[in-house]
Amino acid sequence: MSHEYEFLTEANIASYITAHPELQQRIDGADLAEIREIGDGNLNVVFHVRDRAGRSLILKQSLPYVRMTGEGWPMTPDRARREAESLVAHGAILPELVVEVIKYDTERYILALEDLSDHRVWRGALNDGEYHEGVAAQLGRYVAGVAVGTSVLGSERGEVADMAARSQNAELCVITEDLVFTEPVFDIGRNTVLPENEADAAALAADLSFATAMSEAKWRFMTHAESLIHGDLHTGSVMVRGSGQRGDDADSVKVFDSEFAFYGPVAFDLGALFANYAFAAARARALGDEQRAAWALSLIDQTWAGFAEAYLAAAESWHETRLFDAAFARRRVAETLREASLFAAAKMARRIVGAAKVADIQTLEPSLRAPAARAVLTAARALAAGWTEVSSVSDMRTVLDAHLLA
Ligand code: SR1
Ligand code: MG
Repeated sequence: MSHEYEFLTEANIASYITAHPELQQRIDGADLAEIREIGDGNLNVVFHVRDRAGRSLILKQSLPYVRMTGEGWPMTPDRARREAESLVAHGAILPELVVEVIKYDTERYILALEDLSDHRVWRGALNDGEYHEGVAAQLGRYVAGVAVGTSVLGSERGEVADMAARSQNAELCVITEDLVFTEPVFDIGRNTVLPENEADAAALAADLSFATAMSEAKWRFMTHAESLIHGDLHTGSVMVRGSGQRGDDADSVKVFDSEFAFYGPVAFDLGALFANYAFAAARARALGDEQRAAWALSLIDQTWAGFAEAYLAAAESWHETRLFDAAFARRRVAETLREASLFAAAKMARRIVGAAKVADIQTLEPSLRAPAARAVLTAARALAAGWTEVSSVSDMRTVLDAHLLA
């Protein structure tokens, strides 16, 4: 099939770089040493490019379809612009926590990014048993910074309206609406589980209280245009650097891959992180490491504390402190925690039964995977059943600990 723009290939990357001065300044396209396709996500192609002087960058291109499935699932390549613009907006607020955008090519949907190959993807590090302490708290601070800085709490009313208009991202939101909220309950043929988990998936789909919770989650996702959220903040959207040894803080944390960004509920990003900590805990438990499972779940407390502290601190001096006063900020924090529990439940279930899964669980051998998947599903159902009652992070931990720790 022919497409309206040229795809990046190993053969044309050198000339692409030399033709763009912003890129040629960062790396010599005429003297390249290595080009590697490193994309491991569901949507795009990603090249790591290095020249003979050792300088490097990343070129990420959106295809007009979903890479995971191929051309049968068309998808707007303009998602790369959402990613570029959201990375720039988030980077203006928290430059130390967001990957640098070098250039965005609107014609070929190519994003040039700083090379973070001295970092590793956090999911991979977690799956290898590494620690990188402090990352979870930094991510809480990131979510709070974005929550305030891109909303009417931290920016001019008119700027927020313009940004919200530019950040409409319906096609990618529909992916989330379908895969995260609807399909775990109403399978349209994309769900898969191990035979040992078929009864668990059926019980999830038959759970009326889970379906009710998902209706609330989907409604909030579609209508609560609070801030320019990341939209897909799982542990595969975070790079970390450091020894990874227990007790050693990561020395760098960078968020990337925000093509799902749109004006949505702040709690969605927190729920995504919480769900991914639950996967890390389920994996550790399946591998017999109870201590690590408890550590993985403690990341929930750390992200939450990082978020709440930064959010309440920002409330002291944000734009409007008359009605949006300290009591208002505390109410927002309380509601955000409840909603984060709800979204975490959705995210946990979708990665077990739905179309796009996570390596934390998938790389377990089937005899370990089935009970781990079952534990995540029962935890998701319990969280969904009680999300309206969550009034502290320990309420949420009580539910998760009961299902994911021995
Ligand atoms: C078709 S895209 C599948 C999933 O990959 C992304 O990471 C999002 O989570 C999306 O739901
Ligand atoms: Mg992604």
